[in-house]
Amino acid sequence: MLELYHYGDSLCSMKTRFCLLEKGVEYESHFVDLLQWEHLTEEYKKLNPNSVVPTIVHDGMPIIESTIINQYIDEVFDGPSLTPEDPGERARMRILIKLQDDVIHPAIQKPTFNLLMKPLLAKKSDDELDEWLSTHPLEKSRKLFKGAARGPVNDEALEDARNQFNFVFERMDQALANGDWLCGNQFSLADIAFAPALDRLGQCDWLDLFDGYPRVMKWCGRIREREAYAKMRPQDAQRLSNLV
Ligand SMILES: N[C@@H](CCC(=O)N[C@@H](CS)C(=O)NCC(=O)O)C(=O)O
Repeated sequence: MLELYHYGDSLCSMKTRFCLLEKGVEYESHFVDLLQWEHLTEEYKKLNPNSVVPTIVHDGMPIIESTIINQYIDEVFDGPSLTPEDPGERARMRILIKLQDDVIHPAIQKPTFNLLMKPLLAKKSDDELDEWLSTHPLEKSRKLFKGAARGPVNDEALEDARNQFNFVFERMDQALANGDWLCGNQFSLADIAFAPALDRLGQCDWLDLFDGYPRVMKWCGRIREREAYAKMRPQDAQRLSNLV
């Protein structure tokens, strides 16, 4: 049995849930409540020394990093292959996934923390923030949480994030000229990687970003029709925007 440690409205968790559901892999779910600092407990750090979600545990072995986890799931389990056969296509898929990891993930964190997490973290006391954040192994996360809890909305960061989305949408639009999915006509780990962040744009009222990228918009429509996509999304009550 595979175990998944994850949070409802976490993009990286959604990425891994999407992959598991597409492959038809059953898993035991362990909910890690980021707002209750459950990712910062000593017990969780033994599985994931970065104190982030998701983590899978398979045959007693913890595996971290959503992109690596999804590759592992695709390699190890039966079910439809989510990786192209052709090495050139595979390379193109990995370049797109790298764009998601390197550009989209840090970009989407800006509206997530400035717009969605801010009202939730503002309720935390200084003592609680200091107590938990001082134990966070990642400086980047300490800054994101602290900035959202106490700092003003960072308009410059939001503008920068929008520019990053435009940069990547341009690349996605080009890729989608070759077929229905990001790697031609094969639905792949690249489609899975991008879907959660684009889902988050709706919550942030940033859907105007799709203007000018009709192929990306149509791709979103196709993604939404997938059964696994509907199942991996958090329930409305778990959405960050509904927790305030
Ligand atoms: N590169 C990591 C990033 C994981 C990550 O940042 N997860 C977020 C949720 S999407 C998280 O756990 N944040 C809590 C924190 O930074 O403290 C991955 O892809 O798994």
